[in-house]
Amino acid sequence: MSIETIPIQKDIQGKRQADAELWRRSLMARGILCVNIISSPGAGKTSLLQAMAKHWSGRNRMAVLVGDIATDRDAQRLAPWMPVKQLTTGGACHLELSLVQSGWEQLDSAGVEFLIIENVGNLICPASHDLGEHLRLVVLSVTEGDDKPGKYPKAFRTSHACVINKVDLLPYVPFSVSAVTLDAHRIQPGLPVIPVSALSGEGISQWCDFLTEKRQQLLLTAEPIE
Ligand SMILES: Nc1nc2c(ncn2[C@@H]2O[C@H](COP(=O)(O)OP(=O)(O)OP(=O)(O)O)[C@@H](O)[C@H]2O)c(=O)[nH]1
Ligand SMILES: [Mg+2]
Repeated sequence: MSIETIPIQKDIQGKRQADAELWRRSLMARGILCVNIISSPGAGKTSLLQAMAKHWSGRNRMAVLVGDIATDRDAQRLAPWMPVKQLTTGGACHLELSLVQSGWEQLDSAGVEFLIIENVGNLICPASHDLGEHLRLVVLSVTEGDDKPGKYPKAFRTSHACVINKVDLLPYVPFSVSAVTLDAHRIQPGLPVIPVSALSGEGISQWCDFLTEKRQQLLLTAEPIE
């Protein structure tokens, strides 16, 4: 049997990157900071969004696209607080830009300042997909262990900030915030690490101030955040 090679002549990865860049710039032009939150399942992404909504209590307008492989449970939790659209992947372990963009078209986006994407819970695949965000946040909770940055380096190398959640549980679990910070800084020196508890509210104002500052920076420089 002879093998025929068919040249596709398309740089698929390059096209994806260009689409993400275009989307990033169009959001920036509208004054919207887009944040892509990645974490393992249950680290507290949805709880963090609820805590942010409580803290801001309408002062900053955010909208959320929330990804899961099935159910709209997270969207139901967030709906009392903000415009939200559930994106179900039907099994895929990460969100794709095209799904994000179709979700955005169905959102009430009037006056939105922060578009937050809660990615599907896992620390591997979402780290490899640019959703046109300005800021990627990796959330790690103290119940997962403090060895995770070294084991999932891409998630920590490609993120602009790391939130350590569930610090209210620190007295009960073996987890060192300084060890995890050191490990994260081995992968990405200077990565901002912000300890919080979405449950008690500890650290939430620091995280919200960090985001507000990043949006101001984006508006002033009109450049993607380094
Ligand atoms: N003690 C404590 N529990 C928390 C905290 N944040 C979240 N939880 C709990 O952790 C569990 C998972 O939280 P979620 O917010 O659903 O986590 P998630 O990352 O959105 O989960 P997936 O969307 O399934 O990946 C829930 O039972 C929360 O109540 C926290 O700061 N402290
Ligand atoms: Mg969630």
